Parts: sequence; structure tokens; C-alpha cells
Amino acid sequence: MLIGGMMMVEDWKHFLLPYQQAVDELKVKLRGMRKQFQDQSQHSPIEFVTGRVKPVESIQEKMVRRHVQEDRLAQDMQDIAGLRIMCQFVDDIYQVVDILRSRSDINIIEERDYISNVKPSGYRSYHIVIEYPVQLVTGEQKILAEIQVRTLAMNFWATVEHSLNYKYQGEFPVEMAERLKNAAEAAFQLDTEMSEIREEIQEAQTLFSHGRGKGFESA
Ligand code: 0O2
Repeated sequence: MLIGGMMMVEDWKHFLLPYQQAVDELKVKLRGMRKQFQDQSQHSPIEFVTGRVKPVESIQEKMVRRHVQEDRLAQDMQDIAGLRIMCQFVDDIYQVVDILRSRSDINIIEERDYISNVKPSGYRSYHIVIEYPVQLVTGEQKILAEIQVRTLAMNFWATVEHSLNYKYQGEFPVEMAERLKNAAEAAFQLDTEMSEIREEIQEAQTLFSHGRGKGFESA
């Protein structure tokens, strides 16, 4: 029940339920893509997939920071449902994006390429905002979700930077900000190097997966 326009615990539960449904469904679908490549004995552009519904405290913090009204949340906050796709190589990211563009079950609303347009922090990733229909007992509801596509190296950097950001509350000392930027460039250098030896890596991986390397499943 809404009291004084503010959502209470039960309201949040009700509001977030379709978002959890969307995240769960999309995780299955994206992980299914990896399985299909493996089934064809092809290199999968998807290494692993994670997903989450933004915690209520983070939603509330972002509402204040971005001046989003509660009754505009569904339209104005695009990452309440969030999916992350991790790739081995930078080229894989663009292959994943192409596949997502061609799917009939998701509608792409916006794309933000923070790989070509690196954020000032050093952050790199490809962001896609989608509209995804969830079937509820009360009918269909279209949910906005954000899919972040990044390499393992970009993910390593973003994960570490995110936890440091939490510690420093977004106010990094100048030296720390500089070091993080350098680390982001080093991570991208690693991605570039890996792309250059990609063919050899893939041959080795195919051999390995046909041999004794099978067994560990990450997605
Ligand atoms: P979470 O869920 O904790 O990751 P804004 O959120 O205001 O920065 P906008 O326009 O809503 O910007 O979306 P944007 O910048 O396309 O994507 C926001 C999300 O991208 C963030 O979510 C992070 O997941 C990721 N991101 C963007 N910039 C950085 C960065 O500099 N470092 C790291 N580690 N991640 C970044 P949230 O909201 O922070 O929440």
C-alpha cells in the first residue's frame, strides 16, 4: 500500500517481481546462446552471464542522484533489471551485440558504446537498454533492462573499481584515480594483445575441449 506517496517494503516487493522474472528469463536465454555455440563446437562469444535486480537501497540512492520520481521509475531508471555478458575477446562483444539486435524477443531502445567512448574513469563496456515483455498472470508487462557486454579484463577492472568506489564514496584521491585509469589502459592493452593471438588461442581451446579439458562449466 502507498502511504504518503512513498513505497513501503511490500510495494517494493510487488514492483520488483516482474524485474526478477525478466532477469531470470534473460539469464536462461543468454546462457542458452553459449550452449548453442558449444553444441556446434564453435567458439562461444559468451564466456559467462550474470544478472541481478538492483537492490532497493541502490534504486533509492540513484533516484536522489538522478532526480527520478517514484512514479517515473519504470520509465526513467533503465537498469533496475541488469544483465552482464562476459566475453573473451573485444570482437566477441560486437558479435554478441549483433545477435541481440537480431532477436525478436527483445526490443533495443538504446545502445551506449563505452568501448569507443571510454568513460573518464577508464570504464569500458557496451551497454544496451532493452524493452522485454514479461508475461504476468495479469497480462503482459514491458520491462526495461540494461545489458552490459564486456571482456573478462574489462569486468575485472570494473569490479575492482566498483568496490573501491564504494569505499571512497565516489571521491577518489587524485593519485588513486590516476592509477585506476592506468590500470584500465593496461587491461585494454591485454585485450588488444589477446585479440592478436586469438586464432592460436582458439585452436588450442578447441583441441582442449575435445580432449580432457571439458567438465568445468562457467555459464
Ligand atoms: P550498479 O548496479 O551497482 O552497477 P549513471 O548510473 O548515472 O552513471 P546511466 O546513464 O544511468 O549513468 O548509465 P550508464 O553510465 O550507461 O551505466 C551505469 C552503470 O554502468 C553503472 O551502474 C555501472 O554498472 C556501470 N558503470 C558506469 N560507469 C562506471 C564506472 O566508471 N565504473 C564502474 N565500475 N562501473 C560503471 P550503477 O548505477 O553504478 O550500479
